Amino acid sequence: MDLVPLVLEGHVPAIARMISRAEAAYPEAADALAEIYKHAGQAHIVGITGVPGAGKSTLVSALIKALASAGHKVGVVAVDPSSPFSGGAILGDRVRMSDAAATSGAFVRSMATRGNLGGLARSTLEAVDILDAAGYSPVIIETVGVGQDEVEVASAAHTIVVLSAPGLGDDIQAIKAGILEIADIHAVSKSDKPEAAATVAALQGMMALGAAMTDTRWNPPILAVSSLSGDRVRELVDAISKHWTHLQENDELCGRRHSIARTRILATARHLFQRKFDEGDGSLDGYVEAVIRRAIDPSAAARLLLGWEKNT
Ligand SMILES: Nc1nc2c(ncn2[C@@H]2O[C@H](COP(=O)(O)OP(=O)(O)OP(=O)(O)O)[C@@H](O)[C@H]2O)c(=O)[nH]1
Ligand SMILES: [Mg+2]
Repeated sequence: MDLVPLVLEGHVPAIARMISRAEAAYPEAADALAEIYKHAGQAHIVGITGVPGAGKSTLVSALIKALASAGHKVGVVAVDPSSPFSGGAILGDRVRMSDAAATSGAFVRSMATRGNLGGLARSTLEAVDILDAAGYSPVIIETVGVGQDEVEVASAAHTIVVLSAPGLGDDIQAIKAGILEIADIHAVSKSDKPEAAATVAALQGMMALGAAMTDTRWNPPILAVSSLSGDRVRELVDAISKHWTHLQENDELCGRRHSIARTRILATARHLFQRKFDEGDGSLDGYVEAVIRRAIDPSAAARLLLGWEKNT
């Protein structure tokens, strides 16, 4: 069944089925996804990232409500970590977010990370394309800022919000995770807790250091928000939309689109390459033996695999 026309009309069950096909990486879905890609490109893509437990899902629920009441048709793609750290949170995420979604006409979808045949970055960003083509904007991606795939997904947004949680020691975990520098907006979660002020101060200190070294025209704001009380959620919504306007008015959107396209091509290529050999087409094994015997070195074997050098 051709789901594309229904997806473009915003037909919710068709959107859900199309995302499932993308997630399962059905070869038959490739043409439909290519068609959908052509129709996407209007939505403002917002990435929300931060360490496990930072408060991302709770914040996304609060954002859905705030954005929907301002008249936006909000899409959310959440990457479920399904990792030992947060196993129990997954069902909770779905329930909480679908509450928010049910009251607002938003579309919320969780992507499984485990056993994802399409590659996490590929299938998540295809789900974003589907929502984009179906007329959702903004489309929010929630992803844990840990691990290459997840960070890649977050980097494929136009506006990246890095969420830091207060209290977990004095240092900011986002630094350790290496995601602080990708932020367009810094948010500190759980501002109802007294420790939040110290986290804001630490971020401000770091930004002051960073400001001397960079000359980006957008100066990432730091906002402490409480998803529980709703404090400053509106300000965060305003900052997100201000960043979008900034990208458009300062001709920075082209640069973003360029780097997003690069990221997507490379992520998919890397995944396809890896899968080709994981599925055991046999070409790798011949080189493994040769590398063990030290007949060739691993880097020569890699070039042979890629077909960049001829086997002599
Ligand atoms: N006090 C307070 N607690 C919050 C707030 N936002 C989230 N929390 C709590 O922080 C915990 C983690 O919140 P989540 O929204 O599940 O965090 P997450 O970043 O989505 O976590 P993972 O998806 O597991 O990475 C939960 O127990 C929330 O109730 C807040 O504004 N104030
Ligand atoms: Mg979550």
